[in-house]
Amino acid sequence: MLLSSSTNEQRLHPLLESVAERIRFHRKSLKCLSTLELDPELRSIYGKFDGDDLLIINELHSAQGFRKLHLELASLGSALQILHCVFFPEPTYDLPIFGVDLVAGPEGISAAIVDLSPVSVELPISIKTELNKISFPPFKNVRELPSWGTIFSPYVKFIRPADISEENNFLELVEKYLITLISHTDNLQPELSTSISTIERFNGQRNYCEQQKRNDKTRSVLAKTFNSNWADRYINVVLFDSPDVV
Ligand code: BLA
Repeated sequence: MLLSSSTNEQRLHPLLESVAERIRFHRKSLKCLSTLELDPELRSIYGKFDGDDLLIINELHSAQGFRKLHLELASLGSALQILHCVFFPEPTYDLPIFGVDLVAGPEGISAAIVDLSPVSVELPISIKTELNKISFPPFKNVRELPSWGTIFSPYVKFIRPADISEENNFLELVEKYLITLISHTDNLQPELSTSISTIERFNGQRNYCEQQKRNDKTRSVLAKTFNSNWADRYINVVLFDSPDVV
């Protein structure tokens, strides 16, 4: 796939391309999938920085059980490509947050992270049962989570892939996490917006967003590429907006 605009075309790293393709494929199986509105200025962002082309493309949908499905592909100059994806649930549904972040630089993928993150004390039992069945491949370079990483589940995988076979193993894990989440949505009924568990999940999702905003690496890349006001608005409105008050 080419990340393209009228004036530039850049080939996406193969792992980013494959992960995006699998996410789109599984996203199609969600019930009541529909496109979400987004200010056109924020949907496709094109710019230039120090002579380098900058491009961010956002895909935003909602579906039954999910207030926002966000897939973002970014090419920030010739040196950095990013795939960012978060499926934010409706707090009335007992669903975790699916998140993937892939950062590719001149030396290949430096960060690959995938998780189904809990929004209450623990992940739903049926999700834990499915994740326990996965035989996790032994990745060589497991990376240490930052201090704000307490939002992730015990099943989070944060690695720097050592070679193409580890990239493929990571792709398979992303797919397994997605399938686990999507099969859990089958026959799942919403709870009342005023129920204690809904309020707990609302607070859990808000906390997830607040902690993600502590990732200085995301902010500094965006602030350097655009500017700090723009970066803050983008992070607050597009990347990690909190759910509406229930
Ligand atoms: C790390 N995120 C990073 C890094 C960069 C970005 C440059 C450092 C890479 C490295 O250490 O090798 C940048 N990520 C971005 C940008 C966007 C983005 C600019 O998504 C969007 C425009 N981050 C997420 C999500 C998760 C996540 C959903 O957005 C997890 C599901 C995790 N990214 C994450 C973590 C790190 C990271 C844990 C490592 C942070 C650290 O080591 O301090």
